[in-house]
Amino acid sequence: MFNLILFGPPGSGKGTQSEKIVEKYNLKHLSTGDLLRAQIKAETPLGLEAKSFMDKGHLVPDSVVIGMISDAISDNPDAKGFLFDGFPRTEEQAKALDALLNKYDAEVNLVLSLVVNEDELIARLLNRGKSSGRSDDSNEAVIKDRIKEYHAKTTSVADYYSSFGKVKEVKGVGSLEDIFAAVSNEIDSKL
Ligand code: B4P
Repeated sequence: MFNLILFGPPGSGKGTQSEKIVEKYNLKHLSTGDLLRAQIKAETPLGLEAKSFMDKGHLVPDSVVIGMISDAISDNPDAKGFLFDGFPRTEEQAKALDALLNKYDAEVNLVLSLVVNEDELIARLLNRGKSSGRSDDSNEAVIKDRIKEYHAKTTSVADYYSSFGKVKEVKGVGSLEDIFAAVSNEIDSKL
């Protein structure tokens, strides 16, 4: 099993590059953002709880997202590997993921960290907000709160995996194709 984490701040291109990666490498795509938005759309109790955090640009509680990922992994027993997109976002989530994969004799094989400057992140998300209908993309103050949350709670995830030598940085500014070529090179070197 090959398990990849696509890591980076909001708007760094995780969702965008994930689509290309799962197609080329036949991994099961697990995006906690997409899973949460599906719950919101279905108006489930979990979705209603998550929405109150997401609308403010805050992270959803660890227990909620860890439970969702645990279910998604066990629902896909035949997957040849997973691409985790937007998860883990806290050190607690990272440790929970390691424990979950351990049950399947598997581990996180690579963490690819997309590097993008803050002005570019804000511009991209505001631009997406014009058409995405996502309330967390249309307000600059909320976008800045998301970036603040990233620095406060999520960058430690990269430090955690760096201590195991699993993190590779990829420049996330440029054409989608050039970024995907750099991402593919890193994946190929681990396969
Ligand atoms: P996510 O759905 O993960 O949202 P994101 O970080 O904004 O998305 P992403 O980074 O994938 O977007 P992309 O750059 O591809 O999370 C949303 C919210 O859900 C979080 O704020 C949080 O509240 C909650 N949540 C999710 N996971 C959680 C967890 N594990 N724990 C707790 N809470 C969690 O796209 C951005 C834009 O950039 C697009 O318009 C795209 O077209 C553009 N773009 C991409 N690459 C580009 C390039 N190279 N050049 C120009 N534009 C580019």
